[in-house]
Amino acid sequence: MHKPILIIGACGQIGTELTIELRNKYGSDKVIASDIREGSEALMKSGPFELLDATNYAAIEDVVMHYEIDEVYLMAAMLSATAEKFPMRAWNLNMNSLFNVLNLAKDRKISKVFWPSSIAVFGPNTPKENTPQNTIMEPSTVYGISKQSGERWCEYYFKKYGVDVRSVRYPGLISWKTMPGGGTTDYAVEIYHKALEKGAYECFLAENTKLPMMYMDDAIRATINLMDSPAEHIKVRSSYNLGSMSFTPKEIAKSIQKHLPGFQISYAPDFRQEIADSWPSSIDDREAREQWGWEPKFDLDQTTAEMLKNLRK
Ligand code: AKB
Repeated sequence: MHKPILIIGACGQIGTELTIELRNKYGSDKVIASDIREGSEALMKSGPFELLDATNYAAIEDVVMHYEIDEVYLMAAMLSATAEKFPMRAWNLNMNSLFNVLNLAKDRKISKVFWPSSIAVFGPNTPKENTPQNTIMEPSTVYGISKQSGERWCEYYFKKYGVDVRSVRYPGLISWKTMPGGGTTDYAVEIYHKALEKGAYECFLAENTKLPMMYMDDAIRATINLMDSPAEHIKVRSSYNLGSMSFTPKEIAKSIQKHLPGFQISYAPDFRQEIADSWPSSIDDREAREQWGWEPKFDLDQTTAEMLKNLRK
């Protein structure tokens, strides 16, 4: 029987699907969802929920003790576009929440931690194509700086205190159940909604901006596989590169036009263009593949088919 799991930030884009998948796998009462606000009806009905502020150590500790939590997935974060507007709030949320969870693990109150990093750890001086696991990073966004610092702290807590912390660098994630919020890759979700609602979409990135992306089912499978892998297989304790597909706004529009021939895309790049331009176009994820068997299943056209089918419902 699996020991209880706590998801912090369970109502966000990743947290919602992760919570439901972990509940299917381990049983509803074994997975405690928590967030600063309530989530979708489907999530709220699927099992126990606690209102919880990820920056409040004492409140997290109370929940951990009450439910005898063994593993924590820390999904609360401020994403790239919003973080540029509120740099200090982003830094405080992204770093303090991580320290809270790492310190609980250091004091042996929990035994395993998942913390998401991002392709945002890379910067304008990083090789753009097939970006290696270890390379120049120098992130130029507040969000990227917080994620890179977080990676350093994760590795430090593993090496110094033996904390079993695991992480992946998520690319842009595409899902139909919960909207993303405040990211630079959000266009790749909005576009499907607008294609069905209006038959047209004005994209905030330029037509040839190629970014790494992933369908949510693949991201959830990667996350759970990494957490289930034997500790000795996990050689990277900062965060793993995780690749799947890469495409531009023009290419996703073409994929949508195969289902909706009249769909129109136009382009009005805003401040998010500079963020996107600083990120890789594609990712070398050899280490994740070799060490814990990562393999993506969804390409762009399969993602489009799934998105349109489910959003139509
Ligand atoms: C964002 O766009 O900020 C996120 C990310 C790539 O981490 N989706």
